[in-house]
Amino acid sequence: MDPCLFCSIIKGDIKGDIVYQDNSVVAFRDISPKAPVHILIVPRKHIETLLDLRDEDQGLIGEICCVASQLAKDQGISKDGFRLVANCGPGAGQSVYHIHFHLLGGRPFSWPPG
Ligand code: DGP
Repeated sequence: MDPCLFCSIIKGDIKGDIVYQDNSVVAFRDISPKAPVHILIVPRKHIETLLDLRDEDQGLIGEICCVASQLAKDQGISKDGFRLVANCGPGAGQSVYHIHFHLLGGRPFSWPPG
């Protein structure tokens, strides 16, 4: 089985432009940014999709939201507004099966998303 791309970035086997990390969460810049600021916030724990979350992961998702809030402030995108997005499954465009939240900012966003 192929190793998970984001597990490899978390372990340091593949280089990532890491902007934040702690014991449970790692954040690094997206390799193909869709906005001036585009950061992926991922749990160290390998969870394939949002559908695979368990009750014990509630705190982890809360931590990710708190990291997103802090990063939005640190990256200067909190004042104008930003977007936090998690794609789940092929219909939503999920391409890496290790859950991740896209933190996007630095430009206006339309609604609904494409
Ligand atoms: P999604 O399509 O929602 O599963 O998002 C996956 C994101 O991962 C996509 O925006 C591009 C990004 N990505 C893919 N490969 C790499 C990589 O090797 N390094 C980094 N930093 N990001 C990657």
